[in-house]
Amino acid sequence: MDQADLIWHNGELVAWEDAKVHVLSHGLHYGTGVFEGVRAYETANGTAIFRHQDHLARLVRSAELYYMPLPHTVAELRQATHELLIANGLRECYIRPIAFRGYGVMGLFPLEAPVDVSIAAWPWGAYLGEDSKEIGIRAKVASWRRMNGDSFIPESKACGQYLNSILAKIEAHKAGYEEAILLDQRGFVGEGSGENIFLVKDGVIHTPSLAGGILEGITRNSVIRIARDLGHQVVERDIARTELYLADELFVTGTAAEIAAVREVDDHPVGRGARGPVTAELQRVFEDAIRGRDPRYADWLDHVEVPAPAA
Ligand code: PPE
Repeated sequence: MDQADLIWHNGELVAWEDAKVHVLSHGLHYGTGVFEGVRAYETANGTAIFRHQDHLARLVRSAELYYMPLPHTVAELRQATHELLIANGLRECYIRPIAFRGYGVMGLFPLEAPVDVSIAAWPWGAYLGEDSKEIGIRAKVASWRRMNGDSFIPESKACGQYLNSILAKIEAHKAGYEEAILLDQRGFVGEGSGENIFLVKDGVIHTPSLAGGILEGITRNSVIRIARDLGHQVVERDIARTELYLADELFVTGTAAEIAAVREVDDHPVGRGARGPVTAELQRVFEDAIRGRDPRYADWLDHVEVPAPAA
């Protein structure tokens, strides 16, 4: 991975290589942590963190669902992130806040363990590969089902829960695909290992509803808003696996992946086997939104004055 100079850890900026935790940290043993993935982009008015407040609000919700009170307010975390970007001179980056149960308690009852919070940021390019936006990726429906609300909390972006995504991702990768699509416990389409999923059929956009136990993606929410603003009909509903094969267009959305076209699923070409026009249109307007070029979405941007690098 790419690196930066400093990481914010429990209220202080520390050198990247010194941002370490004890091997007996609770979160390492039991996955007791929650995290976010956020991106900052260069715009004509400087750096802007995309939907920063929404990401921090989700971090707080994710933590609350696992009975983990955060030792910092959203305002403090926002300020810390601004300081981090400025201190690192990062004008465009991926941002990873994480809150986890730290060192001091072993065993499954975590409520006496400290809660540590770190925020790291570094340059992170195309998550699903350079071709994922214009050409599209090949995806495979995983044999692993998306964990559901009977056993976990799919709405929480919790560290340990990602073992589910990781099994699906490894399976897809070993079979030669770029991404896994997980069905929910009922066999309906859930989401990608780290993205939400959309399909286009006969000009209408469809995406799994939140009731199916998926992560409520912030990119998903942005794409729904943009699509409706463009006059598209967006339907949130249960989607059968076969509908993926018969779709005119498929794409996945996430902070890391942004909007990536899916050109093939389970070896069926999607539509003509290339990125479709609705996907391209949504990508274009999304790009305008994150770059501050579309005034309709100006309130999605949290601006930070990151000084230009010294010549
Ligand atoms: N579903 C899952 C399971 C998921 O992890 C993500 C984000 C999404 C949907 C999309 O959510 P949003 O980013 O709010 O649009 N995945 C993050 C982690 C990726 C990683 O490999 O780590 C991300 O995109 O940052």
